[in-house]
Amino acid sequence: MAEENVSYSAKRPLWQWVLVYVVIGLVVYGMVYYFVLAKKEGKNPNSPAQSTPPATTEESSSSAEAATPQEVILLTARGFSPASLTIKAGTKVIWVNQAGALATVDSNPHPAHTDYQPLNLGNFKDKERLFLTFDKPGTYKYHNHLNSGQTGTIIVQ
Ligand SMILES: [Cu+2]
Repeated sequence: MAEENVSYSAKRPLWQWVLVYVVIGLVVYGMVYYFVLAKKEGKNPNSPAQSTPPATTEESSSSAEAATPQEVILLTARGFSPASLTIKAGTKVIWVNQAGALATVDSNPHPAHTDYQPLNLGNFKDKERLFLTFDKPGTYKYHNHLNSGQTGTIIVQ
């Protein structure tokens, strides 16, 4: 009787320990799963830890962009503005389509586009943009292939 009592009472704590370990295991697993998922998806607004990696990524990319000088050329219905742009080598030129129609930036001459192949940037829709970094000094002429009266010149010093 006494031994049965001991073994009986010894079994209950064992069950309780097993239950405690299972609960702890589930909680730990749940936390690990939560943080791994939160890092992977990067969408959960409740996790403050994940806001650090995207912030550093943005910092590094924005500082890299800041190191590259940029110039913007607008394309409107009246053509490229400025039509002639003088820049230093290494400058990134961005063309913004505000013409209200599909357009292109392509190297002269029209229609062969053979002067400078990297300048054959092709189509861009209204509100879209194209860009090219000019590394070598020279004079680069281009045009809108869909409206070849719209022309421009990039002078790289
Ligand atoms: Cu053309």
